[in-house]
Amino acid sequence: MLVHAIPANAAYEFASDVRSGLTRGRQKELPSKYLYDDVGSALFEVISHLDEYGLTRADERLLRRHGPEIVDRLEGSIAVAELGSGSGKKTRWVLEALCRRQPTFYYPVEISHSALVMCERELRDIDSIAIVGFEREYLDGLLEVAAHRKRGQHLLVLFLGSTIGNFDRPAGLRFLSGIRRILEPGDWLLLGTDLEKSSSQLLRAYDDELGVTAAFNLNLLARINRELEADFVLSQFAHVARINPEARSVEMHLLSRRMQVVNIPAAELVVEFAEGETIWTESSHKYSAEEIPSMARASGFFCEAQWIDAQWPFAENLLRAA
Ligand code: AVI
Repeated sequence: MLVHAIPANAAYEFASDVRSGLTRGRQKELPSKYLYDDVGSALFEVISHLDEYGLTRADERLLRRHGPEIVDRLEGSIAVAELGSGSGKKTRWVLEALCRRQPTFYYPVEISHSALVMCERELRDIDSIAIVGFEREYLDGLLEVAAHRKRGQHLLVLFLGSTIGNFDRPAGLRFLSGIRRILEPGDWLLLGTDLEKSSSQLLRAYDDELGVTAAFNLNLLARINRELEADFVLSQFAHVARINPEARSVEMHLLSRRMQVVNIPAAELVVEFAEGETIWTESSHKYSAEEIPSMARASGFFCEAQWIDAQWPFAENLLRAA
C-alpha cells in the first residue's frame, strides 16, 4: 500500500492542544482524537468485541446484509474514500460488492499509522482493489483524495461507526457541510449513526465490566506521559461514563481521585487538579432515525435510504450530494 505520511508538526499540535485543554477555566478537556495512538487504536478494537458495546457489530451486520444493495444504488464509476477506516473489517462488504462490478481505488484516511497498516492487511486480498492510504486529518485527507479522482468518476465517502457522534450536534453539521463542499453533485456519503437507547445500556457500553474502556480512556494520560514527558500517576485518576440528557450523549471523563499537581514539560505546563475534578475526554451523541434526513438536508445532502439494525439501534444512511 502506498501511504502518504503525516506532516511533522503533529507533536507541536498535540502539546498545544493539551496546553489549551488543561488550562480551561470551568471544565478541563482533551480532544477525543488523541485517544487513538497505537495503544488506543488497539484498545478500541478490543472494545468493539465486548458484549456491552454492540455498536460496531451492528454497523458491520448492516453492511454485510445490505452492502450489495447499497452498491446497486450507486451509478457509474466509483472511487471509495473512508474517513477513519479503523481495522477496515466492516468496509469489506461494500468493497467486495463494488469490486465485483469494477476495479476500485480505496483511499482510507486515518490519523493512526497502525490502523492504516491493519486496514491494508485486512483488505488487500480483495480482487481488483488498489489501496492508497492517507495518514491525515479527515477533511485534509478527503481534499487530497478528491484531487486524485478521475474525470467522470464519483466518490463514495464512508463515515462509519458513528464517529459523527463524537462531534457535538452543531460541529457535526459543520463537518458534514465540510465534506459536502469537497464533493461534487452526485457523489455519495454513507453515514453510520448510533441511535438513542436506554441510559443503563449506554452506561454499560461506555463503562464495561472488564475495564477495557477505562484503559482506553486512561491511555490518553499515558500517551501524554510518553510523548510529552508528563508525570501523570494513572492510579490517581478514574474512568467515569456519564449521561448528558440535554446533549443526548454519553460522556467519558477522567476523575482526579485527590488534589494533585502534574508536570507536562513538553507542553511547558504545570496543572493542578482538585479532588473530584474531571477532564472531559469524549462525547458520543446518539440520534433519532428521523433527524438524519434533516441533518442531511441542512448540510447539502439528500438522504436516499436508511437501514436500521434489529438487534442494536443503529442506522446506516446513504446520502447523495445535492
Ligand atoms: C469511535 N467512536 C464512535 C466510539 C464511540 O462509541 O463514541 C469511541 C468509543 N469511546 C468509548 N467507547 C468507544
